[in-house]
Amino acid sequence: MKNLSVLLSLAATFQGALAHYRWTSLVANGTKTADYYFVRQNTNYNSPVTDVTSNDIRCNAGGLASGASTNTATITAGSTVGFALDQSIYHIGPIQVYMSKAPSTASSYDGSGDWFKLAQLGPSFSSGAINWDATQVGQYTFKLPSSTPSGQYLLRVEHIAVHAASGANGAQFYISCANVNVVGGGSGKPGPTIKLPGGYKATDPGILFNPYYPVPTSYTFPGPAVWSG
Ligand SMILES: *[C@@H]1O[C@H](CO)[C@@H](O)[C@H](O)[C@H]1NC(C)=O
Ligand SMILES: [Cu+2]
Repeated sequence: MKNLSVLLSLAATFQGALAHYRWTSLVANGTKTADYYFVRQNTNYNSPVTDVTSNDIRCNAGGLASGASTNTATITAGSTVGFALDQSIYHIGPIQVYMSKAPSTASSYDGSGDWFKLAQLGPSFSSGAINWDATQVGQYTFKLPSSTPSGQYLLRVEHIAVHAASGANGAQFYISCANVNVVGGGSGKPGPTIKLPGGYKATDPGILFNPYYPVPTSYTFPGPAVWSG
């Protein structure tokens, strides 16, 4: 009995290591939408991006080419939106969500414009311990500010796995982008913005980061501050 449960937990760990979590679907109107219906399909299966200077840091490998074959979701400014994963996050690290306005349609947009940050979920700290609040999350949602200007955008989510981030290019970026059309928006001025690539450096304190020792007492999110509307 005991041996069996050890075996099963070993098997689960091994399977987990083989099959990384992926952000497969958009969550809107309180509903998890179909896998890769509004989310751009990637070509690296479940592997992370590790080079922050690559165009893959925008929408994952293959995520620029698959825009045209991906549907565009209508989402309402002021509503709750987000992304769901095929399995819960099991590495330690933060979640961040960005958006970038398309010059024309979301499906034809390559993400080369300005990106602003909408949400982030990092660790919390309590009596000498670091608690990775994003670990075990299966779905991450946030409120899209009601002043977000209407129009078509790329909505991008990432989990930055930092378990091996104390070495150069050790941070792993699990990324997906959705094509969205924001309706009912306002006249907000989203910012500050970054370019992707460009806005992240391999040496940013939240990217080149030792999560173990000495036990961190703070975490510096890479990228700009969150735009809250
Ligand atoms: C959300 O609801 C609105 C209003 O009914 C609808 O227009 C829109 O298509 C829905 N979006 C998604 C992604 O289901
Ligand atoms: Cu892994």
